[in-house]
Amino acid sequence: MKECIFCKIINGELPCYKIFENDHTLAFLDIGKEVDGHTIVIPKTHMVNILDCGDETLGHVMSAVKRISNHYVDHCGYTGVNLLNASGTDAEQSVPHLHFHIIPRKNDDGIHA
Ligand code: DGP
Repeated sequence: MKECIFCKIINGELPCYKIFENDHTLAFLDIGKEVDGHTIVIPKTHMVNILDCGDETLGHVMSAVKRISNHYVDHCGYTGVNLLNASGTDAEQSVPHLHFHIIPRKNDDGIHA
């Protein structure tokens, strides 16, 4: 979708710090610097949010979410993750392209997710 920020990241029109990519999904660091390792996982096909997507797309995205989460815990010193999704403007979704946030966590990290 032409004006979608995340579609522009997929197309390489906007830069990102890439964490993971396959045929169906892309994961990159969130632009906010407040939380270490804050990761956004998106489908490469434009879908507005979880209310707008099919099971297959959701499956691809969740599979990437799990793989990245396991990697953070197994190899990056984290001991857990918070997963967040906002679907709809009233739910405070600010970018209208389906995405999951991964917030990597460790003991006493001071984050209140
Ligand atoms: P949400 O509010 O749940 O729709 O989350 C959208 C997130 O997307 C927000 O945490 C900031 C992030 N974001 C917005 N624009 C960009 C961008 O251009 N690059 C990156 N890396 N992240 C972005």
